[in-house]
Amino acid sequence: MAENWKTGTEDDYWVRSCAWSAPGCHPVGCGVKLHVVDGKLVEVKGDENHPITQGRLCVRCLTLPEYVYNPERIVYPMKRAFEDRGLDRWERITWDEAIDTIVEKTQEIQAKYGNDSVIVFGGTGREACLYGPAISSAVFRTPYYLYCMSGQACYGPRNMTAASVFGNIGYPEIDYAAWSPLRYDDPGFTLPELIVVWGKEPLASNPDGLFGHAIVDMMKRGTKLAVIDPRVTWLGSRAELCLQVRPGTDGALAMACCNIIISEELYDKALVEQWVYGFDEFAERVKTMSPERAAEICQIDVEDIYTFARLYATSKPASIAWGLAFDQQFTGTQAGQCVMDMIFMTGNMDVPGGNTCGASHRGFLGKWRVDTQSCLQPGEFVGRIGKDEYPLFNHRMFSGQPDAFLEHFEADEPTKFRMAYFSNSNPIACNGNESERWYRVFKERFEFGVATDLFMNPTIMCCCDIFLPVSTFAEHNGLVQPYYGGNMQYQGTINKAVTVGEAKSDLEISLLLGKRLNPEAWPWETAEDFYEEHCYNSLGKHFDELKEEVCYQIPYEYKKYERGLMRPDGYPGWNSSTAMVEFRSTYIEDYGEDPLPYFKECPYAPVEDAPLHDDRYPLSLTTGMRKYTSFHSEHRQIESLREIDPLPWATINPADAEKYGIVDGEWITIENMFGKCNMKVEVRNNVKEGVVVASHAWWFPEQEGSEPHLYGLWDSDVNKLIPNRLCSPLGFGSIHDNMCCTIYPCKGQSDGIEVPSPQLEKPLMPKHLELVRDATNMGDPEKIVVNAKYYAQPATAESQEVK
Ligand SMILES: Nc1nc2c(c(=O)[nH]1)N[C@H]1C(S)=C(S)[C@@H](COP(=O)(O)OP(=O)(O)OC[C@H]3O[C@@H](n4cnc5c(=O)[nH]c(N)nc54)[C@H](O)[C@@H]3O)O[C@H]1N2
Ligand SMILES: Nc1nc2c(c(=O)[nH]1)N[C@H]1C(S)=C(S)[C@@H](COP(=O)(O)OP(=O)(O)OC[C@H]3O[C@@H](n4cnc5c(=O)[nH]c(N)nc54)[C@H](O)[C@@H]3O)O[C@H]1N2
Ligand code: SF4
Ligand SMILES: [Mo]
Repeated sequence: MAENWKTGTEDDYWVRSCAWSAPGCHPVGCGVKLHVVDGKLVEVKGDENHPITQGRLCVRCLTLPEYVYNPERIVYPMKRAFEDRGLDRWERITWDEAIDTIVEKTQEIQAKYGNDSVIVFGGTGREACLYGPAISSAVFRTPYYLYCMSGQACYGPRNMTAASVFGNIGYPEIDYAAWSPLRYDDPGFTLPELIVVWGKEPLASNPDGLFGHAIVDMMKRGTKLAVIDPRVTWLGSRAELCLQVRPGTDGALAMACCNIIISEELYDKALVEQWVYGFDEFAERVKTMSPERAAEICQIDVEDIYTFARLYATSKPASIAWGLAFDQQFTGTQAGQCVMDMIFMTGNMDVPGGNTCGASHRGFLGKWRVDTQSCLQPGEFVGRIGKDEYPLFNHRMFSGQPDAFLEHFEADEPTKFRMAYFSNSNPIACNGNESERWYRVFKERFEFGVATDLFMNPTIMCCCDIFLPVSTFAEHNGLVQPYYGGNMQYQGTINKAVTVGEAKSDLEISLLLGKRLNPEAWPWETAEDFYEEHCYNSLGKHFDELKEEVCYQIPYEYKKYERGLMRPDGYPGWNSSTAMVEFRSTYIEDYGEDPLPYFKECPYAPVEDAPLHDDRYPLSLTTGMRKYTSFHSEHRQIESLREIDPLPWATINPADAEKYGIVDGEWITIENMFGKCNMKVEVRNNVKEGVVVASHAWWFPEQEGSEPHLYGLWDSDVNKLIPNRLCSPLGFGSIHDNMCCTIYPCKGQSDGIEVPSPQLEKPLMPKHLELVRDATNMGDPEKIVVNAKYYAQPATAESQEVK
């Protein structure tokens, strides 16, 4: 064998591939070299010839053999009797029996209650997300695909925000010359003078298509940093400026920065004159946020705000990496609007070394994903649950609006949904806010549940009847698309290296089921046939050619809007309805939202003027900071990784430790009006005083799985403390970074000793809903003046987001 992607002998060879999932990760497609001896994966190394990652890997990829051959991994289909739900009583079956059972049950349930009685649950950014929406529409012919996280508070809100300013542009991200084989040395690229890392920790997270270490590469060449984060992160400690804001206050900071940039005339006037719609109104609005007021809200020095705004506006070029914190705070979408405006008015959008953006291209599957909607009844997609409250969400997203869904599930009348199919999602241990409520509906509502996964987990244990084993990226062929196809500057190939048990990829499973349940939509014999057709149609390349190239870079065009490359009609301008950059957004105005940015405290924020403020919970709670050692609820079974990060952790400032009588390394209870959980505390100077930084998605595969224990899930689940429905009036975003809490030493818990699970005593409908409605004017249907142009038609390949 001497292909570029595979070298060695039959019994001892190396495969060059791009990593994606499983195990979970986002689509950077890091270059891996997989060493296989006697049919077994023995070692993983970084691929030094991969143009993006150039040999670097996280510990999760380096320990892949431990994941692949983990004794807890499930590599055969399994079933469990309905009456054994919740109990660890699974038995191995054949693929034939598994598929026959699923087909029979689906047909029986759909004949009785309709096609839309089936619901497909998806999670974050894994390869399965490319196919998830199509699994719902093309396999089960149901319009219901759901990602349970309140306000789908991950990436979708940022994409909507970018679209509300520029029209659909994919995901705007820092330029790191990913498009060029010469990378930073390409004469068409300019090294940024400054990178702003805002509410993001890309070294550990490598989110959605950004290779985080590219920032380190550019720092080595002279790029300076500014970091905005309540923690001083590794990058923060090396930055020119590190603004330690109070969680949830980025909107105030961003408005104040725009205010300074405009009043000190640090923006590009000619550019604004030519391309911006609503600039004067925007300028008036941001004037309402003085830097002094923002400093008070954010609890930082006013001088730092001035320094930051001036530094960003005068550094050329400069880019902003905006992160998850924008999706997970109360007026985060408005903060994002300001950041998009800052980028454009300083001349940093779509220029070398600034922020890049995609045109209408949505990757090799964009068109197919939308075409699969023709498998549904006419009008079914746009008529989904949640459409009245959140029409923009319904229009933009493949998935349903989770907050509306949870209440639908809980309502007394017989539920619409009778069958669940879980695809890369573990809602009760990770993505469901007020997780006990999701737990209850899952337990009570489904006649039949199917899981596709690699390990048992609390959600599957609670409500599934069939388990289908999924293969890791080392075990199947596939494609990686950064930013899921929006703003894509390269495409990676996943090259199969080994076979393990009877595990199959998500696409292979979809083909098996699709061919039985809806054969017209699944004409391909194999996953490779499917890739061949879609690669050829989108890139004019054969799948085998792409396999051989391993990572195929796609040239990037700057200033696309000047040359008619942003709009489907080929005219110069942006893809918005005015063809301008909308500092006053007509897109969100059509759906009843304020077209200009504003800042509001989260109703539960621990400050006096927050409408639902409660003195008992004086600390800020921000959650979910990523670690190299896990991807959400995954990797808890991997011993080497648990050695590094063995237990749920929370970090607090020494001043708070003293105030609350807490000692580094002990267990604490974190509590608020919604619930409590226990974590091991780290007392660290790098966290802002008054802030509790808590980990998420902890469960303990080493503990008892059967109910009621569910692997100790309820002991350390921070999502019990985070309410639903705190999304924006448009249905986007949540408050994972923006809650309140108190802390106290946890009596009776030490490492490895279990405490009794907290009681599940939540009422089905939350009492806070009425309060929240009053406090936020959320989802007021009277205010929604829907533009028929958007609402009456299904979303297009360009408008729809997959994740
Ligand atoms: N290793 C690993 N990588 C992952 C994941 C994982 O679980 N593990 N998850 C993936 C997923 S789904 C996502 S969405 C991405 C997220 O990736 P990122 O966007 O990088 O988000 P986080 O890693 O959560 O980092 C957010 C940063 O914001 C800070 N922060 C917290 N609250 C606030 C606030 O109110 N304002 C500001 N300005 N900053 C705040 C935190 O301290 C943290 O440093 O990571 C992806 N990558
Ligand atoms: N408190 C708090 N909660 C959070 C967050 C936070 O910051 N704070 N972050 C939120 C965010 S941004 C997100 S995106 C969600 C993520 O939530 P999810 O995406 O639901 O993540 P997991 O809980 O890890 O569940 C994913 C499941 O998919 C399985 N899996 C892995 N790879 C594959 C694959 O290729 N195919 C299939 N079929 N299955 C696979 C895993 O084994 C796991 O059981 O969590 C959210 N939860
Ligand atoms: S980001 Fe890390 S874990 Fe994910 S594919 Fe790349 S090296 Fe592997
Ligand atoms: Mo996410």
